[in-house]
Amino acid sequence: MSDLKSLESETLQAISTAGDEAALENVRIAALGKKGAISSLLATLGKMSPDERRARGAEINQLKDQVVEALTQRKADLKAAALDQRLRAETIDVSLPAREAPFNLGRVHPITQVMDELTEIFADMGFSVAEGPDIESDDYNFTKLNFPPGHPAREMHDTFFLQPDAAGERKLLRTHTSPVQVRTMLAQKPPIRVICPGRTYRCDSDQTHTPMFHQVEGLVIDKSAHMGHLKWVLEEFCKAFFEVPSVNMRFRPSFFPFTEPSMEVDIQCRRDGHDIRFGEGSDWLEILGCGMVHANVLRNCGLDPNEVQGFAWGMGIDRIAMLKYGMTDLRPFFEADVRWLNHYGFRPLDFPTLAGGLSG
Ligand code: 2U9
Repeated sequence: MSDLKSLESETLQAISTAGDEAALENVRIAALGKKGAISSLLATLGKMSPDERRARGAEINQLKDQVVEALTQRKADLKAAALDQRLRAETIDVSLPAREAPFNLGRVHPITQVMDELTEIFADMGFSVAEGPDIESDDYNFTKLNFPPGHPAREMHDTFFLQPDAAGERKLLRTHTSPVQVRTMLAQKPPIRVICPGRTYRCDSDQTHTPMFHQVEGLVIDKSAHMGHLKWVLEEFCKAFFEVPSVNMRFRPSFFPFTEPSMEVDIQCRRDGHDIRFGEGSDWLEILGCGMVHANVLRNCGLDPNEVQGFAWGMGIDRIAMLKYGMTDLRPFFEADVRWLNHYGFRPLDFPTLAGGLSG
């Protein structure tokens, strides 16, 4: 057998018997590496006469191509075999119960739980969720929302202002999530249906107020969105959120710069010590504010009040969480006390769903 023929059969034999990718790589190096057998043969071509080089070169290169092809094929076969073996070995039983620890030791904070619950309820009604920055401009937080220049909410003692920036602009911590709706109206064309949950900030601190709290606001803008729709949305929300078949709600006239007319909404309940039942009883509890979006606000956000109209509402998440889950003090919400969290928190994999139950 010629030297090339025996090299060919030895190399192809070694390739076909290489048991894994590492063994195959050793075969490749022995044949095609810098000092490999085929590379060494190719290096001898330089010293040959042109005729001899042409004939011998063609033979060696043919051998090289054959070896490269065999290596590629074997590599693919080994990869497929390794994957096949892994898939056979790695069977999982998806019907096994989830392991208890360690994730199950953690608890979902009631505020996160309530945010998930209300997102689920409003998503079912066709609302999407919009978010925005906590640090806002005076324009988006107040001016576009029709707050007149001397309005008390603009005062230093109600709002956290940041130091003016290089351009002299005085940013602030948003006092409500309404700037998110402003941003939504500036960015999207009606029809708009959004809820905006998030953190809000006011200089206020006592047993029922914390400087940082949570709100969810909602906005609907359409050609003919009206108060009947607003009442329906809020009623459906209250029934679903408090998990009762019916609710009675009372709409009282109120005033907000950004809505006209404006209303505060009470829900009928029975209070029994710390226990509250909704949909019955003779007590009334204020839970939210709402109204038709003021024409000035529509105009300030690039919409024509002769073309579109809408309604909005806002409520405190911390407050509705306390009402639903029977907490009497707001301060532990922000104390990160594991004992409180173990008591009031929710299991991490019990996601609230309308079909499966909101609160487990
Ligand atoms: C736009 C237009 C209108 C949002 C609204 C309320 C009424 C309201 C309070 C409830 C308790 C805040 O947490 S709270 O103190 N909110 O009563 N919020 S209507 O109206 C908007 C928002 C944005 C562009």
